[in-house]
Amino acid sequence: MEVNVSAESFESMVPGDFQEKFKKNHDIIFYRRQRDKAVSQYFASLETLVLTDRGASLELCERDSQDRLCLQIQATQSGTVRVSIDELQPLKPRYHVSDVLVRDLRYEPLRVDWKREDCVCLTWGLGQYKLLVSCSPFKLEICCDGEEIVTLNPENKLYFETLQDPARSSSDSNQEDEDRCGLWKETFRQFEDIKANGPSSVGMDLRLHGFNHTYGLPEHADTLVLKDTSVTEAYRLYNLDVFGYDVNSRLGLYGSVPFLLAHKLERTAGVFWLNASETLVDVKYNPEPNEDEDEPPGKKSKILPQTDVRWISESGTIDCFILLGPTAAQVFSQYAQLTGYQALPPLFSLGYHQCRWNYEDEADVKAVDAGFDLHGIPYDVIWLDIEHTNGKRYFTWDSELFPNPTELQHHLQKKNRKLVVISDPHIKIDPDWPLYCEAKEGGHFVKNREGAVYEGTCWPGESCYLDFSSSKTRSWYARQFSLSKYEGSTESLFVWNDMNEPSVFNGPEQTMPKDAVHHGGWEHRELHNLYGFYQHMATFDGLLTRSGGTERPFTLTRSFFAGSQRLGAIWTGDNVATWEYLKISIPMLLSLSLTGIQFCGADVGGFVQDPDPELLVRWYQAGALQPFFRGHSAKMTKRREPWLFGDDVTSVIRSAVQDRYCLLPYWYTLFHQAHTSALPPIRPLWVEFPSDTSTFAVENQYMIGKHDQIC
Ligand code: NBV
Repeated sequence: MEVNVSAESFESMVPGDFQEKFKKNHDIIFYRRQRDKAVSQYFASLETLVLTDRGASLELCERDSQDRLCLQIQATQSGTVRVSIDELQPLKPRYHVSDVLVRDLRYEPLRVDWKREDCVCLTWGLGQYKLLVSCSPFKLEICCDGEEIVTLNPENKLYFETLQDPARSSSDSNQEDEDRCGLWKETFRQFEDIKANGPSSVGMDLRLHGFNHTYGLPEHADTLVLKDTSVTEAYRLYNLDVFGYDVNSRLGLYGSVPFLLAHKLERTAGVFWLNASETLVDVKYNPEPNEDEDEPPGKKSKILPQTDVRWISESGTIDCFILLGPTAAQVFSQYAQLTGYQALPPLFSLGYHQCRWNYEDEADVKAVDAGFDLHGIPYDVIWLDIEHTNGKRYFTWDSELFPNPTELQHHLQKKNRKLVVISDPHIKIDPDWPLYCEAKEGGHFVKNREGAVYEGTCWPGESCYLDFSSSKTRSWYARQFSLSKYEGSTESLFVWNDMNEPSVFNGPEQTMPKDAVHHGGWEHRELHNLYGFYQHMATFDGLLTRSGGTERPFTLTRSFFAGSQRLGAIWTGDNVATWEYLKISIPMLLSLSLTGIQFCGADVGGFVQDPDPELLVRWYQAGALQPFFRGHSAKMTKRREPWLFGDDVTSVIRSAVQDRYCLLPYWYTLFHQAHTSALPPIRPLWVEFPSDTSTFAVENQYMIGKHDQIC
């Protein structure tokens, strides 16, 4: 397939012009397989119960298939229960996500509170929490002080495709039928996906008792309160490059955090589903306190509202954390104890950032920089996009346009200003480029299913993709940022990772084929949602090491996963210069903030298309009150530095940016709190007013810090 990868080819692209490129729910075969399956019949065998000082384990068995699973239950002192399910004796090990959880968590010993033939009640700590294991059908209920909070597997939808021997599986049944069901091979548009391990999907349902509002699960351009998906598409968590994405959509965007929060009067809880493969989440509210039809009149008992959440992942294992709160602040802290706290941003990065695809050359950068001084608008950072490189070879400079990058950085640094440059994960195939050769010789590229280096198309044309899932490759990449290796870089240069879903112009859904192969032989499908997280990690380490571990790095990434907050900032990608994108930026950033990704922002002004002056002004006013504050615009748009629209516009933008700088100490304090206690700098109203039900669905107002915090 021929692909035109010039920036100009994007000029004709219409936002939302991608309906055909990306999958809808009905195209996702493992999801359909699970949705269509009648309930399963797992039972727990109490004879296998083993208690250790780190928790409990026991076996589950499916009545029909006789598949046997190993269930592990663990609890932390801070109020988190971990439920993990894997095959008891898998044909080969299944993928377990590493590097996301911060460290070995400390678990409490569990005790048997009481036991019956079909049921055992476990407890821990002071005995406030109880966990009831019912055997047949298998169910787990978590209670606090006698109140039921969460039930796992309430409707017997636990689903676990155990690995099969391909040889046995094809002789046992009709090969064609299997292919048709997408078990071993699947085709979407012209793309074939060969599944080396065959069907390996997992899924589980949970019931949140008394809860009527759920939040989180970024990244989607959608409402703050999660929608009931029995009438719409499920929330898809699959990192994708979606230029000019649709608003009000549950389709996957650039990053994924499989963390959902639920709130009701008196309690906030969370569910974290640690799985990095493609995941879909269905949410079903049962809001009305109905009369129980089966009870005789006069004796009718109330049924509490409840929310059912069903998680479905393409592969890996079930590793599910229930965060019991009871306050929102405790849920944030419980989550941070699992995946880490927000990195404390360097102070300059909380100021205003000026970006454009592209600032043409050194003279252009200096003119824009001078423009800010001339117009009395404070700013801290100017950015360079892909055109600053020599032919999209990252870590290089276009020698015509940027002949003196070091001098340029010194020029900015004299005023304490910084330069950020882009570094994408694809590497141009160019045997004359030492960096490409070194990466190839070092075995740092992702392979295809045949074992050769995988090649895909991106900005530089034919490219290879670094395998950031390998710690060796991450260290190699991190070293490229050292001042001695990265020619033309200085300590005042910082880094921006784009296209790291990863974006592959000629790949299925514009990303890497799921059957590509990573270090350790793992298929890309297992860890797709971690690709950007790992690149971000290597970039962060590179900048940290560059300073001998003394300076906090600033890094921005487009793709992310749970835990990315430890590494820097994220932004919401290619939004459009219309009012609806300005509006949706608020619930998008609040959802990210609730799920730990607290240094987040949306391109001010809208990346695609030209904002009219009123929209631009309003966007500056909104952006000044959002955590990461950067103006950015696409190559095909008109220039829009703040002084290009007449004095009135300049002056309102100046005020908005000045207000940001007046509040800078406050933002810095809030980020210190985020870094130490996990409270998000921006918060939905319900976080601050948890007993005021009228705030639970508000998404057009939010709090910066606490309601009674004086700045
Ligand atoms: O590198 C060019 C752009 C960048 O400006 C933008 O911020 C990213 O989201 N990049 C996407 C690739 C091209 C998009 C059409």
